[in-house]
Amino acid sequence: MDNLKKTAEGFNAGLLKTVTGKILAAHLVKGVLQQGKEIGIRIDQTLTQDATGTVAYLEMEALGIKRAATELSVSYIDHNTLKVDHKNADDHVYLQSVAARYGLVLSKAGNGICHQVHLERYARPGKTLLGSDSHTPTAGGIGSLAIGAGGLDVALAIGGEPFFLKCPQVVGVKLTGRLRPMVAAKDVILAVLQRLGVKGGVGKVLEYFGPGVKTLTVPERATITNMGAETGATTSLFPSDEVTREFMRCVGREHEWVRLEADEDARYDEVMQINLSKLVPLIARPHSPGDVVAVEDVAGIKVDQVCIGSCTNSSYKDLMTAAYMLKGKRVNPEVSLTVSPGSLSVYYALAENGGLADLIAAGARILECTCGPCIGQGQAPRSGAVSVRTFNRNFEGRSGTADAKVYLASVETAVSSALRGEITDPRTMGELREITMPERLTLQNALIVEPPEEEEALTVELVRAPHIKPIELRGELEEKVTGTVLIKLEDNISTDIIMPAGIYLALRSNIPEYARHVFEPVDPEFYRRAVEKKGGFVIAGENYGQGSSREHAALCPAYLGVKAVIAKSFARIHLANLINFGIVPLVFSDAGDYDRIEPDDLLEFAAADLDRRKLVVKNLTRGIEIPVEHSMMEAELERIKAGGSLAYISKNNARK
Ligand code: MIC
Ligand code: SF4
Repeated sequence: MDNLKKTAEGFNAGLLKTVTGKILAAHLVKGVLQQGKEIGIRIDQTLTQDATGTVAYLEMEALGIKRAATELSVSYIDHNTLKVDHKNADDHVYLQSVAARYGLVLSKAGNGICHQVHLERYARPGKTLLGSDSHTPTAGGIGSLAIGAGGLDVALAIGGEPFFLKCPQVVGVKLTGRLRPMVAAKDVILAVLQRLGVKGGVGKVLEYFGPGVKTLTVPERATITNMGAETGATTSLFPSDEVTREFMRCVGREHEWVRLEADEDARYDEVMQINLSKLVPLIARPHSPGDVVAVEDVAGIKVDQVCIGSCTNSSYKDLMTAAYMLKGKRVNPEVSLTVSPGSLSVYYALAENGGLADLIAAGARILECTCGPCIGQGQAPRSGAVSVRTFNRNFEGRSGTADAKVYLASVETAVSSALRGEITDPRTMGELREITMPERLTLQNALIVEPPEEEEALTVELVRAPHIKPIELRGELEEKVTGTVLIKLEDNISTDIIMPAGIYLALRSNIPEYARHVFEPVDPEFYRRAVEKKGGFVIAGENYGQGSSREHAALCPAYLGVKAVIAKSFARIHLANLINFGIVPLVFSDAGDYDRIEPDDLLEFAAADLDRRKLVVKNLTRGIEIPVEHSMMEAELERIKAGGSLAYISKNNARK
């Protein structure tokens, strides 16, 4: 309460009564709660996944952190699980040794997708969670303030440092009514995306409230908070109520439940209304999660592949819905249907209750409990294919097939389309029995490894295979930052374009090798040019770096000598990653100036000018000056001048 009063001078009193306000106030360690101002919050839990984790832990080593100082830190292995050569297996052994050495819980390959497993086993209402994956807000479904960040920020949080962010605005999303049959939680978040687009959530927390909330189970809420990431929001959050308690009872954690709701007189910065009763099945068209239309508007398009799973839709209810709809039927012979359970616990429950048998008999291909096709690890569709997926991202090429067309929809829509062989409005498939949570979802522990006690942990040797390369620290920013424009890009460039995953995912622990593929989907010559010119500038449009939290999208360009990115605007996590690795993020003061810079132009600005928020970049080729600005705080400026946060902190630690 004291904390509440202290902070009220910045954040208006009504906002402090929101769930977001309450959790932020209880965790505030630096700054005051005033929208847009920098704050530091205490982090209770962290999560990493293998694709971002190896680098995060290499950074943790570089920072000299001795042992996890959080209440709980979990290292998940769920992304790179295909072992076509030694690399992924080597990474897994490194991660296992790190977990034992530093006191982290390890969730081994096959145990499930980090967000689904975390929701079932560890996420707690009222706690803060920082994860090196952009879909960390999934835990918002249980009432945890869960934020995605770059690996370096997570490494620092493991060491007990606060997490710094711009204090967000709180948007209340008021839910009324109740979903009609064959309309799902996925349609709720698709409706939000239809309104906000892929950057309408930047700088905001989407907090759900209103009478419709209690009609949604925790995994349904988690589908909504998960994909809220696609709006660019800092996070999304549901209250913790009786429904939350019921879910926690179901997974054997009722004792960890606390009630956490917005007060009657809570006030939001903005309110958005959604009447659940009026929603219809929706679908995001290729190649953006924000290009949402009604399923009936695209019904009839022939489908080649359907994939069910991912951290958005792989809960017990999702998979039982699929099993129930497929029972006694057969997948259309022209379609390949895959199902990836979100966790071993869900998988086990389905095996036990017969749902798995129904899926198998209908012709579904059951994959491991991992991200799998969502991150291009297998199941790349045929050339030009149409793939309907229950996932959250459909950026061009992400599926592994450059010209595949990926649609994002609910399980109900996906299964209907798999049965008919064309995009199908599930409401045309007849009634669906309501699927409820089981009495008990027995958590499976076979692939969870708890860390040893501290004394024993100190004797654990880290196992680092030769392909795992240490991270190189960047030198200080030169006084005159000069370079050629290496590439000019459009709006909404995703991190999947900057640093493709798919077949290159196994290179995540080897920056020099991975860097060869920077911007490859749009410009296969980029690497050669960047090496030849010894780095330079990147020019981009709006929302540069949307999507994944992968810090490789900053680390690898930094390795190639990229000095600055000048964009119309940046996505939140990527902006932080650029600063962490010493790439200066500049924004055009006048977006029209984007047209006054072309590839190969020679640009220059003075590092000292960064001390002012507004400065000019000289276009030496055209003899013009271009006004730009930046949003870096003083501490960030100091870090960027030192070559990025990692370089800055490591050097300071070494000095100590
Ligand atoms: C993704 O969905 O793009 C990922 C793979 O989970 C990323 C993390 C990564 O690139 O490793 C994310 O969402 O942050
Ligand atoms: Fe994994 Fe896909 Fe979720 Fe990313 S979005 S965590 S790749 S399932």
